[in-house]
Amino acid sequence: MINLQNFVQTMYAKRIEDCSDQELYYALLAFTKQRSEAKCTNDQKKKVYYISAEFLIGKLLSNNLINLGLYDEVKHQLAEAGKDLIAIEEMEMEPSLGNGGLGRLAACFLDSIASLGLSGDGVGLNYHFGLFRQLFQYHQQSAVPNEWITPRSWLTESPISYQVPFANFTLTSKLYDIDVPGYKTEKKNRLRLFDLASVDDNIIDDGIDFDMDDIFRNLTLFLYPDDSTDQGKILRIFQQYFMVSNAAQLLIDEAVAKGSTIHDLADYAVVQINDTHPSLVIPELIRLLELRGIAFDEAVEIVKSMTAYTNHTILSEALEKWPLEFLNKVVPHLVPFIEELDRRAKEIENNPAVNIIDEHGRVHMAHMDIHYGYSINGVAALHTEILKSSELKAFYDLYPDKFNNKTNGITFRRWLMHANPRLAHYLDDLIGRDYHRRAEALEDLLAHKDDAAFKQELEKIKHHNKRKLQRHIAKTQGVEVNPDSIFDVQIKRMHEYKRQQMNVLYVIHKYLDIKAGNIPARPLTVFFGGKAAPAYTIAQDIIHLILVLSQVIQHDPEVSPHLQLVMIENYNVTEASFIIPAADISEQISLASKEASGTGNMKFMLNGALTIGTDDGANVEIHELVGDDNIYIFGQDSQTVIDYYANGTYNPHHFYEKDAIRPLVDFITSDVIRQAGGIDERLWRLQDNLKHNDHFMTLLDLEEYIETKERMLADYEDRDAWLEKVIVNIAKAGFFSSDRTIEQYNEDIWHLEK
Ligand code: 26Q
Repeated sequence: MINLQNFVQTMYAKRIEDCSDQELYYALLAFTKQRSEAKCTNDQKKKVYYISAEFLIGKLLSNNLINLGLYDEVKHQLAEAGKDLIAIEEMEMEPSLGNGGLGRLAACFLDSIASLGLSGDGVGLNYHFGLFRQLFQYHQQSAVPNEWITPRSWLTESPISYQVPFANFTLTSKLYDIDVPGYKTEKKNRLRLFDLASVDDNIIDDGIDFDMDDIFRNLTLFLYPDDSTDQGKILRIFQQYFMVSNAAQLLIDEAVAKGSTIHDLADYAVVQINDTHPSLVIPELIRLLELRGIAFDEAVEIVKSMTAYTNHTILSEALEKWPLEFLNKVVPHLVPFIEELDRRAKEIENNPAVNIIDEHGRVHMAHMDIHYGYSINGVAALHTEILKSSELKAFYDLYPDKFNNKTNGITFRRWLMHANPRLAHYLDDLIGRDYHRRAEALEDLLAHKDDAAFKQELEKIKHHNKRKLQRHIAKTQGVEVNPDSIFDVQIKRMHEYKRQQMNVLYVIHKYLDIKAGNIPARPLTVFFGGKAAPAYTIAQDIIHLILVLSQVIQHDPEVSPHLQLVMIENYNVTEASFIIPAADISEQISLASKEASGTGNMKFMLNGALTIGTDDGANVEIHELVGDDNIYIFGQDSQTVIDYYANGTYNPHHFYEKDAIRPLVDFITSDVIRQAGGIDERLWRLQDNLKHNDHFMTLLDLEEYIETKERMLADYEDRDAWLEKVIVNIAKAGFFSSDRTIEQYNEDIWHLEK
């Protein structure tokens, strides 16, 4: 039994009632940390090292309390003293150690690995500022540093430190750990974040600018600094090597401490390489094994039997290829290893499609992973099929047995129990708590598809969550939204392939339609949220258009009662957990074949939103599970899109000419937009891009998108039928638990004991 009052009394010599929320946050942080520190680490003989440049863990207080089984009791004891856990939680800074899906997936995986009682740690970097904080000024995004490390935090200093050699100097690392308690498990795992002993926060100038050459002081300052310049790329290689050299030294030390002779290292450690960002771990491990007296051939065989690679993208521009010239500048001692690995791979097959070093002297990191790892997986069924049949076909021909699919998942602890406690409690009452451990048990809800009381409760919960979101954004952004409107949401990184621009064109359509006198049955609120990479101009332009258009709508009394456009500032994990439970419509509208999986789609479905989307990524599997009647699929399929690219026959102008489309695209540079603060350069660039380039084929699917959305909005009015669809979606969401995903990683790739 816990006694929070005593704990607080000892810490502050006063009662809970008399503490500020800030003080209570620190008390709960200390209390929760103590509880998880008291657990033993899960140290089985074999352990997975999930190496990732990103871990988008979000705030930890509530999640740790949930996993430690203390949440309800703590909430209750605080409430008795007149304090609100939700308000206390607001005091916590969100660590933004990730960009988006890939980083959040890593965080969900850590939760599931621990919750399943598997031995596995995350290994990454302790960025002092993580990803920038997004502000809106003059209808544009600006980026400022996001300071998340406070004197007291979830980080625990460890005595572990390594030397990491670079071309002209050696850097000393310092390890910090964050405990990862599993959901009601005995033992815990850890997230191990390496920092630079000599890092210096004071070298940041204006915004997020800093001296990129001062590696000794800047290496762990930011997550993925701008890599549009050579300087940025080189800094990224510094970060990557620093991360993997530390990880490799750590895993070797831990294995040796457990009795490994190094020859049998693969019995002690398996490395999961999260995208190519940690790929240098392969040559680094081989180098370190040689230093320990293992011959090169054996070192290669050992590493081959203990490294596995996950691919998260088929966008060729996102596949990392580092020029040898850069590697020579940063890690010259690794280059001979990479060259030898390349030479041996070319002996197997000398073909540009599988070569590690290409004719321009660039190292293809994914190619090194596939030759020298034993597993390569995609993150959704369609994605894996595309890798096998086109993107990595030459590799599939060479190593068919290495290829496997692991459809992504999400942790229900955060995305249901924490984000939507009302829904979780109601489900507990309706079908029992089986689904907490076996998410597929949510299918029991299908028996309640026609249950009027259940439907009524779902309405109430959704409305409650909308009001919660309404209060939240009134407070954070000063924007008032209407909780009686339909909440239509697109939240994700800003990227052309995700086609936020298509959604904006829908909003323009709706605006013009209302102006023409067609008043919708019910008001609609369209939410966007997402950050754009500072160097990604078109993505910045799209944000600009959204911000200006939202002003146009707000200031038009003919339109504003029926339509509202809201861009959430600084979209992050915390915002997501407010927004997702409040959503009716989940926008998953990427150009088919381009979104490897998506994981937001799964979170929305679990929280009772219906999807409008293309047959892309994991939408395909959602579609299969819920059936045609319970999802709104539109657009050209992935094969058609792939063929368009292959033949070069897509012509946006052909679509622009259509009467249904031209006025929407033209509106971007209309006087209405320009007079509301639109910046000509941004608007014209965006419009030209759509008319003359449209690389991600927005106009191709636009008409069908608009029709599908209109059909969806009409369907919303049949509440009974809509809620039945909602129930089917929640019931079928069990498959997307990251516990299932991790079970599959373990069965097929890691082979850890429980
Ligand atoms: C690469 C080179 C240079 C600089 C940055 C990068 C870079 C950084 C981040 C490349 C990729 C990322 C992030 C990718 C990502 O988040 N991918 C998403 O992964 C999710 C989890 O598998 C999928 O659900 C999404 O579909 C995929 O887009």
